Amino acid sequence: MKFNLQHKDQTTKARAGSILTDHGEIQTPIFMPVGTAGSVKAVHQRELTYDVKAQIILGNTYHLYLRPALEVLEVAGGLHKFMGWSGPILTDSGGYQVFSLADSRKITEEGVMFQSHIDGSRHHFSPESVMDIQRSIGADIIMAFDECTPYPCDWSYAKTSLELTQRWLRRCKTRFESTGGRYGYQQSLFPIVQGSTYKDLRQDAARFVADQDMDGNAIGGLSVGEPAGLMYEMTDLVTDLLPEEKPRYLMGVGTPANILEGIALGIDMFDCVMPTRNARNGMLFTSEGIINIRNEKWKMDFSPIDTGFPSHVSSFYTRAYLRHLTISKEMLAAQIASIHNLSFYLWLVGQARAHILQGDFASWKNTMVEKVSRRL
Ligand code: PRF
Repeated sequence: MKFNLQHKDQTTKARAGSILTDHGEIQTPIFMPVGTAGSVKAVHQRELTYDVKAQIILGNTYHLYLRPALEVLEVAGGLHKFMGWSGPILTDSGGYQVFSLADSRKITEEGVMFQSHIDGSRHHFSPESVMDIQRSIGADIIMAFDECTPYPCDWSYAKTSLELTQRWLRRCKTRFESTGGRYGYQQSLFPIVQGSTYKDLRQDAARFVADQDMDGNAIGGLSVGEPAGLMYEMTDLVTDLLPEEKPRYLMGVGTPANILEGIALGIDMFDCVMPTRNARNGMLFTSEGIINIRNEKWKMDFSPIDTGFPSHVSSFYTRAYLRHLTISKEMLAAQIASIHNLSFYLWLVGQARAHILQGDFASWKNTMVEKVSRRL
């Protein structure tokens, strides 16, 4: 993997760049649609490419390991071939999903014991097994095994947890470096900065991660319920310490406004379930603000969903029609809303990139944050 830093903004820490993987190039800053179990929910692969214009998608180790399971993915020749997505893929390590989804998990030095949320069966993840699993899944970018601390979290727990995450990172790196990609292309391992909301821990974590000298770096443990101001403060602190010449990924973030602020703080990559999950609940992110499409207010509104950016579904279908589909629980509602929200997110990061290159990112960002946060 190669990261090319093309341009740095003059007044913020925003950057425009590109990541070259064996499955193609990613223009940064970028948003990665979440395809947890081998599918971006309600959006098929051709729409991901041509409507959403996704450049990289995310998969989850936890889900894919449980179902369809590795024997299927290995015979298929990896996740790209299994799902028919030939672009870049990133997989999260399971270090977050085990803590948020699995039942009765028990964490030790060795790793985590947990019960499947699907059938209650018992499993164990370790830094080594999670590297092996991500070799079998075959994503272009794979993540280190970490513990994401909850919020709030007292300092001493956060410190103990961070130290475990750091020992796990060493083990991930050793296993990663003693193995290779199974399918003939390169994979990159990104370490994750933890440290809860404590400046001293975050700084220690960022220096430790930077010292590993991997292809890119991630920031975890944020957007877990803390005030947005704290998330920005921690992000700001950490991006000052992470190497400039490597991509930075802020995990699980966030709203359109969170993403724009993250870009201003020097983040290059984002993922979040929000555009797809909220779409299925009738929440639409538009270039003019946020819409709850179930609202009576849209019953007779025959204007398009959003004409503020080029997107077929957003300008073809009306708000009244999408409201009807949503209230009637038609499957097409989830499809249209998901494609719309993802198209908007990808358009937004594309605009951010264009304004960074053009030199007016700061003023554009401030106007846009205000616009996209409005409730219509
Ligand atoms: N760690 C991992 N995945 C994550 C997170 C984390 O801290 C977060 C936190 N927002 C989202 N996804 N491995």
